Amino acid sequence: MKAAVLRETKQPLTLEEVTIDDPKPGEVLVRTGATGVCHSDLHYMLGAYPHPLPTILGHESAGMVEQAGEGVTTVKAGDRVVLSFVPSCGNCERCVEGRPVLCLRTRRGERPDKLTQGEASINQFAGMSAFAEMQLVQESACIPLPDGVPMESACLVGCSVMTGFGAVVNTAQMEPGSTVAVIGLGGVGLNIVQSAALAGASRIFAVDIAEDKLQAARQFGATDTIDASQDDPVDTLKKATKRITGGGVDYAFEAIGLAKTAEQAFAMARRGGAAVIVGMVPVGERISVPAAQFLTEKRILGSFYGSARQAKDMPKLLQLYQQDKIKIDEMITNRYSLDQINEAYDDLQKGAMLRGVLTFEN
Ligand code: CND
Ligand code: ZN
Ligand code: ZN
Repeated sequence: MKAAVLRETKQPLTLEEVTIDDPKPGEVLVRTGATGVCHSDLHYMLGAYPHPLPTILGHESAGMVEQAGEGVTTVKAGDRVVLSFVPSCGNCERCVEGRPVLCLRTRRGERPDKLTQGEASINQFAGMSAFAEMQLVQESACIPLPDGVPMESACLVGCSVMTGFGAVVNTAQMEPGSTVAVIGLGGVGLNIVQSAALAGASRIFAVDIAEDKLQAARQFGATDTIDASQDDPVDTLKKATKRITGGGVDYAFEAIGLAKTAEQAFAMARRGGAAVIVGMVPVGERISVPAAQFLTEKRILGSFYGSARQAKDMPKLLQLYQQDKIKIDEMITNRYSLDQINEAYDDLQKGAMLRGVLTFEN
């Protein structure tokens, strides 16, 4: 099969022939239908997050089951599925307490013969490696996809839609009527905006440095926009909320992955409010906050994959999409083939998309 391989950080991905193994018990071989162009993969390409190389990135994906391994009961060949990048065991302490994204056994038991080139092994990424024509995943990573949902829309449920919705509903557990700020309006940030609107936020302040992203945020439910290239986002937000909350919002979400904007999120939270850090701040970096503000009961919440309970949340999100309660198609502004993947990531870095999708011919 063809795959885009990361051999060296800060270098273009190379399109190569790779051998994918047959599914072992509990595994599922999936033919990729579509894979999203998420910023997280870029962090790995640039080395901001380390991963053993060579690897095949890609973690926002949907496809069709080609072959189900022995013992697999929930999907069969021909089923269409959204893929979760955090397979979970269902039995460990974290899974049982309802936090499968923290599964204690999820990354265990990976086998080096899944993806190979002759004798050489290629490291699988996020239990999937979705920049490839086929993927070998755990059964628990497969979420059945209802008829009528196109692959390109479904794939986004596998990361940005779930991450954004879950950050609001699961991590923050936002109450209707809350005030919200969202810093960074890419695929993830726009999903935070639309989920906060759906969950009944009274004010949603959308912050970005790009005018087109601010405009898009209004279409996804933002009530106010702040252009951080023009105005100081913290001061502007505090002034705008002075009369409502005394200054600051109930929940300030960071969706870029910068220490500076994570600190801004903390500064934007009102007394007793929370900063929710969704963006991936590079490994090794630290954030600094005025510690005396903990006496105001301000909180910082980490959010991974929207604290997803994927088997519960993803079918719900697909239903909301089918009922036109969340927008996914409107988010897809750029489409590419797998061959154009480097161009896709150049465009993401330039900010030239809301969300891009790689589509595969099947
Ligand atoms: P994308 O690159 O599409 O969006 C980032 C946005 O931030 C763009 O609209 C930029 O214009 C904007 N921006 C950049 N600098 C600033 C600034 N200083 N102030 C305001 N806005 C700015 O990224 P994405 O939406 O694909 O991903 C966003 C982050 O979320 C990224 O770090 C990604 O790795 C992370 C993420 C986390 C998780 C999770 O589980 N926590 C899941 N998926 C993605
Ligand atoms: Zn992602
Ligand atoms: Zn588990």
